[in-house]
Amino acid sequence: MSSDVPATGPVLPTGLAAELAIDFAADGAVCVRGLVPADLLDRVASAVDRNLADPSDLAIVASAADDPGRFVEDFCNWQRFDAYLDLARHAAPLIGHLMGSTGVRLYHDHLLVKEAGTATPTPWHQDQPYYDVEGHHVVSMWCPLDPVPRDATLELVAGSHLGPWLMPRTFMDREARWFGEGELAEVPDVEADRHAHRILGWALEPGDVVCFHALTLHAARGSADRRRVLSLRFLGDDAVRVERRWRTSPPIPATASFPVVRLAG
Ligand SMILES: O=C(O)CCC(=O)C(=O)O
Repeated sequence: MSSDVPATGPVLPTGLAAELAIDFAADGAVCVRGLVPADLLDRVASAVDRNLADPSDLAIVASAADDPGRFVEDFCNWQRFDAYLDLARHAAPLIGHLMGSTGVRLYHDHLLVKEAGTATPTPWHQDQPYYDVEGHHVVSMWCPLDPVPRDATLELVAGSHLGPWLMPRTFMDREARWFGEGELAEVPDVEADRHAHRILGWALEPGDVVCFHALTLHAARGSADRRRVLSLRFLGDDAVRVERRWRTSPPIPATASFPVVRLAG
């Protein structure tokens, strides 16, 4: 299904917009406070709960059976839940601005829910090596629906979006299912020497978001409290889909087309 929808989100005040663009270019990640209004957030939260009750065929449990909580992921549900697309329309002016792109397409949505007590961390990784996309204009918006304390938030290595591409592996078994062994450098062991990296991370309230480049190295710990997050993935002008020899994560048919969000002006 193809669609072309207008953006609804705010045009940022000039000073803030300039500051965010500078930080994003340097660090590959920024936190934007209070971006999503409460009514839209409520609609997204209700859609997420319906999504969890009725997962798609792509849904996975990313925690082991002995985890005291549960880490659940699902992908590509924007055609089932209008609120996901509405969140993308709201985010589009910000995302276009950060990417420096006049075009913004919603590539996919990725649901990441850690139930209370989940011990499983999300390992350090970049997103783009799992995709079928080349180009620089590939950006995510991580939108939590519950308060997230600093110790359970998304963490990002500042500047890692400048490259290189690093080896994608399955989160639980560390298998190389995408690029072959040795084709890309391994992700560094960030936890072994956190002081060697400039690690960004923000305690967040619902409405706050973190935007990050698809090559920015990122991770998250487990979560004592329930932590529902919808991460939206966007493509800009210079992003092109390429054919891969493997099943990408998520697997999106080559013939799929994505909602184009029309920016004002
Ligand atoms: O929410 C998490 O645990 C990790 C998020 C993530 O990896 C992503 O949004 O790409």
